[in-house]
Amino acid sequence: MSNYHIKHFEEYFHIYRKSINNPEGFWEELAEEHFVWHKKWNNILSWNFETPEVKWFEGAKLNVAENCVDRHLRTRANKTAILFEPNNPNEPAQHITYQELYHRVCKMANVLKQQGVKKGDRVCIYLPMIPELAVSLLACARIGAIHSVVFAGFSSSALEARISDSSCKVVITSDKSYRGSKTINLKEIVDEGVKNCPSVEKILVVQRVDGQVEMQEGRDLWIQSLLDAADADCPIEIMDAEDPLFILYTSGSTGKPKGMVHTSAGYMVYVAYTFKNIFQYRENDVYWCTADIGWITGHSYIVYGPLANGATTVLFEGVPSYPNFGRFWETIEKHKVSIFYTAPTAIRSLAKESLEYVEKYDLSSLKVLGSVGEPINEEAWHWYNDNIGKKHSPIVDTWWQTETGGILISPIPFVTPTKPTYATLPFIGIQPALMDDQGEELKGNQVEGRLCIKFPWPGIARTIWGNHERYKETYFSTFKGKYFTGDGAFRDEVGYYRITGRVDDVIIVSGHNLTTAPIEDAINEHPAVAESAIVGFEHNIKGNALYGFVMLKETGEDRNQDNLRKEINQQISDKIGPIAKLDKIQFVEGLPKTRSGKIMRRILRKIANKDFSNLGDTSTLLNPEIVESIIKDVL
Ligand code: 6R9
Repeated sequence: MSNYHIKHFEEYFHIYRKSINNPEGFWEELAEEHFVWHKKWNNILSWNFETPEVKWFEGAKLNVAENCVDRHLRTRANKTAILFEPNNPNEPAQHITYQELYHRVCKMANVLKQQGVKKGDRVCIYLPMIPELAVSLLACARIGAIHSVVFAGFSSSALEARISDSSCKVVITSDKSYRGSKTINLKEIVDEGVKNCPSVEKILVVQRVDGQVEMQEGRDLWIQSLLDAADADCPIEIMDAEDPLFILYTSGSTGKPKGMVHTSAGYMVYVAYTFKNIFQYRENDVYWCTADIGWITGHSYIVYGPLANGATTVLFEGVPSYPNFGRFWETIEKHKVSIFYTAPTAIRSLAKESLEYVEKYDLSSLKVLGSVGEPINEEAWHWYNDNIGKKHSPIVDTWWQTETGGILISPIPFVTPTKPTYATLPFIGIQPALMDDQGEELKGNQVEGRLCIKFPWPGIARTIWGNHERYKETYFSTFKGKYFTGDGAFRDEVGYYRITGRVDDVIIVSGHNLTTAPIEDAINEHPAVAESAIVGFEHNIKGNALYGFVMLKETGEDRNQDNLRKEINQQISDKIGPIAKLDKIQFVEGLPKTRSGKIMRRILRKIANKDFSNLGDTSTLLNPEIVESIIKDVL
């Protein structure tokens, strides 16, 4: 395992340089040593960021599910692969070994085949966070079907758009799902969603709750009886390196969702290698990523990355607040979790609750903490570091995207010195560039610009399903020959990167470009503030001025709002400068968020500009009701 595990900072630089000077050689050596191939590649990499086209390990033959499951049977058959923690903490957890996982995946694969699914067919998976979800992904991979997972919190119209875009043949769902104290009728949502989807031939239904749902004769089938009857072995389909493994839709801020296509070999190699190093994974770790498999984080770092390493990965069905705000910490104690990966939105929501929820539990098993999804503000970083990591578990602030397949910028724990709010350094093989508005690359340090990547890495999405032109237009046309991420970033004096927010959210105030993350960071440092979002609104002198939406912590005390406004602005003035002071501050009960927990500044911008008629699609929001209450009190 020559260069698989990076152990110290000099080694990081050494391997990084090697990966840049000779990318082909670097990735080839890694791919050769750690995976099962049925045929080796003819060509390691061919690429062109103008057409754009990227191919890794062309000509190689493999099966990703075999690499994630079968490959471990010789040495890890009785090791827990998936540790299922149900929504209800009194329902027993399930320890699914690699051997059991193998049989469950084979059975599911055989059921799909019986229902007519063949290599290259699309299968939509709309399931709650239960073992069948991970099993379905792997079953598709086993037979070469392309999975398209849709987060089971999306509405029927969002589901319909995704099913019809990629003409899925089969949908796998469940009767209902548990979510905290609620039960959601998923099957009903699917019935509604497939009404205008002629491609769907079969709906396979897992019974998770009471089975009290309507089944349409000839189309809908209970999956359990089919699984029981299916053979527990299923041959793998041998796939080409560049055959699609899955489609995953990312909504973006405008337009119809983009079906990002990830292929087999490069994706597998990249997620396996990043998982191992970015979490400093060791054989006996218990790893828990709290994301949903419906997002890229779940695909890469609940399923494929951990299983490719033979790890034990926790699959959590519930929510952080059920039955109380101690659920995460209780679960860490219960399963002796050593690596914990979550999102800033979850950290902020738990940090505003009493510390007693944390202190009740023994968190001494923890070794590494991770964050993903949004910039983590300084206050949340410290709360996480002090109370969860007890200052000895490094926090990896991992920056990446659905499009990138795996993590691109992140510290390596115990290797890279961390710095709050900084995702720090590019991962091995990643060549970032910051660009100015004229399209020139900014050289040197202490610069801020638009974040691009100059060279392909194995995990990059290859296209948008059915629309290569849009792929080119969205990611490769802003800066010629470079992949444009849509994010802004600052590179500090030692070369560390700080992600400053989406460039669509940049606000120009009196000619100054202001990014959202550093200002929100300053606001959140106020002890009374739980969370905040800033947007621009039209101002006849400054062009734009800043409008802050601020959610306070629930302390029970009645604070004077005018004083709070002054204190918040003082804090911004001290940390960033008077130019960034907010003209308006509205105190709100919550912020509109996407279902993956990202703040929707687009909607807030419209509200701040009193453009209420045209708020765009709010159906993808986690909390659409909050929009009404914010509009009511707009300043
Ligand atoms: C993995 C994931 C991608 C966008 C990305 C950026 C934001 C993700 C971040 C971060 C700052 C981090 N983002 N991680 N911003 N620091 N550590 O979230 O994928 O859902 O496609 O979102 O999320 O703006 O461009 P996806």
